[in-house]
Amino acid sequence: MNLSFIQPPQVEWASGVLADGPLLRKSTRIQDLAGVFADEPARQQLAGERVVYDVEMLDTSPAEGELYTGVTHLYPGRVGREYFMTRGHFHARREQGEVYFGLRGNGLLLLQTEQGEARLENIFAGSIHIIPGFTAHRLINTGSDVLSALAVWPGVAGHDYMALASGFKLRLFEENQTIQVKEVQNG
Ligand code: PAN
Ligand code: ZN
Repeated sequence: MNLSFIQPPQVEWASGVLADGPLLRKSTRIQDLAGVFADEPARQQLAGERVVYDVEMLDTSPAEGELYTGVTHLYPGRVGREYFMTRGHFHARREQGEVYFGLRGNGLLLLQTEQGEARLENIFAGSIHIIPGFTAHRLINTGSDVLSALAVWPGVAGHDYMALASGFKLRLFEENQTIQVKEVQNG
């Protein structure tokens, strides 16, 4: 039999660069993140075009039972003293979970339940993060390199950005070269 072997898409583990697949790309910039950081005047002083994070994902089926695969590249930087972070979300289908794999850089994965309980996991090359259903998630880059993480999530999960539009319970700031966690009362 003369079967040909299918060439699958690839991820370069060290950089998180995806190749050989139909890809979708989205850049999120300072101008897209109004109200996300604690210091809104500081955000307005930064160049609106500056990219905070890029997401690259395989353009695969969103049908029930199928999985999406994507890489987030979260750049180092701060708005005021607050570290660059993703917008963060619950899944629209709350019961749907996700797995994140740290590829490069250093940072934190902020998780928050619907009851408002928040926790932080260290993320680094090789770390594995099981995000259960009913749990909002946000990446925070506390390092000086790009933080890249691979994610796999159900095509039906969807994103609900509104539920935590007023913010998560914890915020991460740089103070005197150390990472400070602050609890927000209305988060
Ligand atoms: C990730 C995120 C990605 C960008 O692919 O969508 O890190 O973060 P925001 O969607 O919060 O802007 C994921 O969690 N997908 O479900
Ligand atoms: Zn998600």
